[in-house]
Amino acid sequence: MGENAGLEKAQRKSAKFSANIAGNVDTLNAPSSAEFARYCTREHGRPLVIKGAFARPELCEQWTPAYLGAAAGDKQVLAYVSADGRFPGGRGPYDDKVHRAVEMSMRECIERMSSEQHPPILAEGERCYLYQANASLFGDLLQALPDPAQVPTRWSATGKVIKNLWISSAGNITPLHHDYVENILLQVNGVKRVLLWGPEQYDLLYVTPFGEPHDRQSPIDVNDADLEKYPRFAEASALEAVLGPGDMLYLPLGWFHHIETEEMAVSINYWWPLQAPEGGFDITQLWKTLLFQLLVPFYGIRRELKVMLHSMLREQWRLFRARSKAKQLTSEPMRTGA
Ligand SMILES: O=C(O)CCC(=O)C(=O)O
Repeated sequence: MGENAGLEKAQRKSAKFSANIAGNVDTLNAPSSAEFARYCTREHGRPLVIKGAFARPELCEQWTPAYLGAAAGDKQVLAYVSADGRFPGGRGPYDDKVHRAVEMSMRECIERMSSEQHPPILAEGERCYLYQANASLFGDLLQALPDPAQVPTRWSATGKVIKNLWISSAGNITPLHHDYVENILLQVNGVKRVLLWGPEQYDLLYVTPFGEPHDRQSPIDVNDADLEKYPRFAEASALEAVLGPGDMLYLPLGWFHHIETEEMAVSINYWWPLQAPEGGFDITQLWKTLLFQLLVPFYGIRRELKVMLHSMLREQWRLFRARSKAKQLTSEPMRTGA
């Protein structure tokens, strides 16, 4: 390697690379649910910040983490404790010295987020997050906040909308991943910064393939990316949204997201299955989504999703071949020479 090439390599290694940002997520002011549905159809599943549409904005001020800690203080919850401040979701296994779900009262969970009056569980400086807590655990408490009109209620009637509560302290990070569902993230109190990459950037984000441990997750730290290991990330570019009280983010299926809590935050999110434009399907799993691909010529599909699904299929095929080859090698009979 020439001297310059060596120097360049060393510089690349030491430089902190933060995600390229292409611009802001589009915003709509107080769209009706019909307008929102029209946007989704017209824009084929691009993310959107919805402002001024939350029906009881005055409640946002009241619904602080401390308020919830007092209102449901005795409730036992599974808090997510992280030694490094990152909170990856989905399928593990994760090293339980770094990431662990710990049962505690809601009061303790909020106290751990706001002060240091409890001995650490994993490590000094660890962080705590009430992460993806199913709303049904809180009885009627969350009913006081009206659900956004933009969440498709015909799914609610059949129990297909999943509603979760998230309470996090400033600095908590939900690392880069994608989900197989549509999503509205309602910011109730505090501030979150969200970076989003379209599904067509799948190959640039080094996503762990479907069916593997940590699938749907990317190993890249988007604030300090290792370009030696993940060089294609330099070509990826994100959209940015900063969500304050009362804002909602429509996060379409397949869009990659990285979320940072900037001010201690209470959020509620709603997940529901992808709907075909005609509303004829209920698709929750990747393979069903792939099946949906076969119907593309009849129904039309989000272009970016198609690109992502092709990449996923390619990867599944590569893994399948590698596994079959490994199996073949291990199942070959020992040659004794007889
Ligand atoms: O708000 C967060 O920290 C994570 C939310 C998330 O990943 C989601 O709504 O899918």
